[in-house]
Amino acid sequence: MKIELGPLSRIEGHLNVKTTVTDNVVVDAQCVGEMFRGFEVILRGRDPLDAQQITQRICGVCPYAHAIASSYAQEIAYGITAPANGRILHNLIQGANHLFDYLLHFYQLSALDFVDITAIANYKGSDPELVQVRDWVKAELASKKAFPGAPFLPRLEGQYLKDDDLNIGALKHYIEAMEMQKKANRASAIFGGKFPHATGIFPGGCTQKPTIDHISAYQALIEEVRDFIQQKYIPDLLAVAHGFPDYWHIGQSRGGFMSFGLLPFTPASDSRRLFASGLVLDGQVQPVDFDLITEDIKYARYSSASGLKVNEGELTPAPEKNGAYTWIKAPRYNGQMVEVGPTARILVDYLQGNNPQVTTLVDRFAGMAGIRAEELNSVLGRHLCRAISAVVIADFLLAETERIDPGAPAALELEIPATGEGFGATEASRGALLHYIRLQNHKIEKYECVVPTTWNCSPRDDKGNPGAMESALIGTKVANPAVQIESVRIVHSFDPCLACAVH
Ligand code: NFE
Repeated sequence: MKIELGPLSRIEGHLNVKTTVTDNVVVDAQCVGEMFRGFEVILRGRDPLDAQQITQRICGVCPYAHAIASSYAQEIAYGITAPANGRILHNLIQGANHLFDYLLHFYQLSALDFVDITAIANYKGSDPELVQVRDWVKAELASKKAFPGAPFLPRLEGQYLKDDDLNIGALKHYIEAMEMQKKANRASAIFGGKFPHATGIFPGGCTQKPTIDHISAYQALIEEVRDFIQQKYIPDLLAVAHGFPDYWHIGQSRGGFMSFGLLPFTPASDSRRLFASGLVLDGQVQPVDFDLITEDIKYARYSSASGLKVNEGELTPAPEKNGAYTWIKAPRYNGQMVEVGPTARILVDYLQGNNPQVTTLVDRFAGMAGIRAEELNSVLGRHLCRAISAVVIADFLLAETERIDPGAPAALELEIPATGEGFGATEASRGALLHYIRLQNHKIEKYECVVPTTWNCSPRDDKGNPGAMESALIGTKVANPAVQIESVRIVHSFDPCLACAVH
């Protein structure tokens, strides 16, 4: 039986997933990116300083990660290093964006896969926001349609949390989380200029000069967000995990893991980072070599050569290509499929024991859930690793504000050389993000982005091996093949962003 899950909702962009189900087991899955974009073509021949602005338009959710990756790549191409303040402001802007994104993903994009929204119909209290939602949900239940402005119903058939107090409490936090996202975005905008697409992030620093007022405003906002993460997000996630323990074993991808590292400690963009860079294969962590990354396109709608390295990358669209089923390329590391994202980020640190806070948090939460670190490769594992990332990042950002020197410069005067090239790598919220720039005559000759969701939603490679999400779906038992709430929970756990994947 062939079932298409698309159009998938509660994700970013246009994703379809085609499944084949036999005897209530998903035996095949194809991730389909449905829209061509072409940012790398747009960038050719332009002023290099357009790059960190234009690549931010790839996405409205993780724009700063693109600006940061682009800035790192340009810093290497120009042979410059940001001043200490510049790097700290980069970190403050990017880190706050991670906090926004994790809250958005857990509450708005995933929680209602588990939390029973219909429980609110029994709400007898007087909280005006909950009363409003109760009335919307009752109207939706009566009409069996989504009510304008309230995208709660209809929903997929399946088991949801049974405890009304938990369900209603999580719903209250769903509403509060939007306020917290606003605060995280305000914090980024203090130094970046605005959200979503920051005007202030540049190679070599940030155009905003940090003042004591800026710093204390940023601290106040991030402290509120950190408290929400610790007091509400973590307990809500643990309640979901307690209600759905099977999901520690559902949705395992069948390859390696890779992180590029996040939040450098010192100005050099290749400095040691709060989250380390690394590749996990067979439980062992190795260094990452960008030269081993290639992109296959046998099943993607492009006619350029397959298996090219990032610095050779091409983008020639071929919408009618025979056998192709997606606009997403298939990146591979030394020919291997890897998953990127929160589980990769946490595993790289946990397996090396190089971040005591990560070790403590993984051990504590894994102990509470009765799981081993290997089970972080699962639906719940991805959710937990996002939450651990949020705790660690929030603490780091507050410490980082203390390191700003308000009198010192935060940016460099830039002179664009005629030639040069550079890789810029960071962790976007959804995982490993790589930009490559090459200059000729002071202009961009080549620009390539290899993006987290391109890895996770990749199609088969040239050898026929599936991408991370495809592999996580294959083998899944589904109670109702026509609905597949299990598969949708797996897809949501990756937090796919198709705007990024097909950039
Ligand atoms: Ni459009 Fe993005 C993140 C990047 S995912 S959200 O996080 O880069 O491919």
